Amino acid sequence: MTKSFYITTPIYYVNDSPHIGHAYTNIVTDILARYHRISGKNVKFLTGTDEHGQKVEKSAIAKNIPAQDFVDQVSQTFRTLCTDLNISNDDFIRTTDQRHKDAVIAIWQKLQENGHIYKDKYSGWYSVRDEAFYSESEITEDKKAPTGAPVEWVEEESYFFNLSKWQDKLLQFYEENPEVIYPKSRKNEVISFIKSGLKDLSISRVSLNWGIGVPNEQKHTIYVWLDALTNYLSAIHYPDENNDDFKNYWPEAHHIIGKDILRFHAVYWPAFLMAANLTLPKKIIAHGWWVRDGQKISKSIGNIIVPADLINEFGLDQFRYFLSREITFGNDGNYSRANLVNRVNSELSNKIGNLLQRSLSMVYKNCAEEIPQNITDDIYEDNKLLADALSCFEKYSKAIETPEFSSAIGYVIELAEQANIYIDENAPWALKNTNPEKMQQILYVILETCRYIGILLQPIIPESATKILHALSVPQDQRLFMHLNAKFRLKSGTKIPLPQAIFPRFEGE
Ligand code: ME8
Repeated sequence: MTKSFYITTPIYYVNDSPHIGHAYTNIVTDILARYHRISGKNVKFLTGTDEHGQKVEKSAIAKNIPAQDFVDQVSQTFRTLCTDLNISNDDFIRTTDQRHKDAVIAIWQKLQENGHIYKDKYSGWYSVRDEAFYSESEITEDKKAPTGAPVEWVEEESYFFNLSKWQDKLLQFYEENPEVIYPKSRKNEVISFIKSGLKDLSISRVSLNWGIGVPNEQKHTIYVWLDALTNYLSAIHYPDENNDDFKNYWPEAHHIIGKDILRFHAVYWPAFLMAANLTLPKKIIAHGWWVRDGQKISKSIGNIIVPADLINEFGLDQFRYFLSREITFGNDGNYSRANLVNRVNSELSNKIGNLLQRSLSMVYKNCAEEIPQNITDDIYEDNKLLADALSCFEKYSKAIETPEFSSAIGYVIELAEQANIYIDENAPWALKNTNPEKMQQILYVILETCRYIGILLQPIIPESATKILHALSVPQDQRLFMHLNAKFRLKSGTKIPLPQAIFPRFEGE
């Protein structure tokens, strides 16, 4: 049976337009989704928008637009971002969708039925920017949240979730499943937060109208995070636990998030799920922030970088490549235009583009516009470059699955470097008249290595990888990872199209 894989991005607040941070989350999630599809899995990739809560309500009021019209408009910009980035999501959920509202009501009722909700009074600090409650000990002297967001004092009737009861169960879960949170440093953070003592969580507000109402309670609106987190279930038909999507995907859930929302995903969410008798996510993967001059790039701070501008200037795949290659996953990345130009030129243009251009042009000119002839079945034997190509997948897949995108890409770049060295050392151009068969073999080995490079780059730079595979005339149905071996090697005599440059160089600053 085909294995299933379920992967999600956070659903983005529609308080303003998308920026490079959202683009980054979408791109790394897309890389994983594409990687698992090319591995032969049945993938569901979900993204969407988080449209309720005070923060969104305030933005709509500030713009003087009815909340529903406002969220319709901004949600569309996040959909457009997906298209602009060539994101392969299978679904786009909005918390204003009826299917989502039904699921939120269902989970609320389940928590209530199971005895985990009670009514009391909340008095404490709340940050609208973070849509989060903070305890007294977390508030800084100048009355800010640890994130720097302003807080306000709230005192009102509220429903509570008995989070404190789940402390030991959460610790036990992470002890028994140490691989769930990645990177490990984030796991340690979560564990110490849980150990510091969990308080029951306020999960309804009377001072909020823009949201999903508490069942049979006119006054109360469900806390935006309980609402939002449930999106991961609503898209797979919860509460219908017999639905095939639910049965196949829920046990394989992988949540990709930014480190800013770890507490919600690694503490509140698993507690809600346990309380609703549901299994817990398989992985919670937290990436770092893109920063500018040391500050998080954010709508609220106002130092955003618009993805469309960079895509227009450098090209989509160049942008995807830079974001996924530039930083060690989990760490923060400092956005710099000079680094973008440098990455694109030194790796995509100089290493891969150059390798393709020189080898394909030689083949086109000297081998009758076709994959070289005179290749025997033992071509892989004793060939160091092809051995490198063959062994690349194992390292690459281990890195991507970790996930460590930069090193996965690094292995492909190393392979291209080896191929460039192989051309230089074997100088096929010098053999044209003296030993044409040898020239054909050398060129064949290079093109065959490029086939690996093209297949491996598909999740990262899908359009350009398709161009590479097209340039090599690799059949459409032989582009999966299972085709990375000698059995599916390039077929001699296959016509190739006139080579075109794939990665232009950019001028530095
Ligand atoms: O938190 N660098 O939505 P949000 C990297 N609605 N990633 C960044 C970033 C940056 N500078 N800024 C934002 C929410 N992100 C909730 C989520 S999920 C059930 C609800 C990315 O619009 C990062 O993935 O504030 C972060 O977690 C997400 O955008 C938060 O987006």
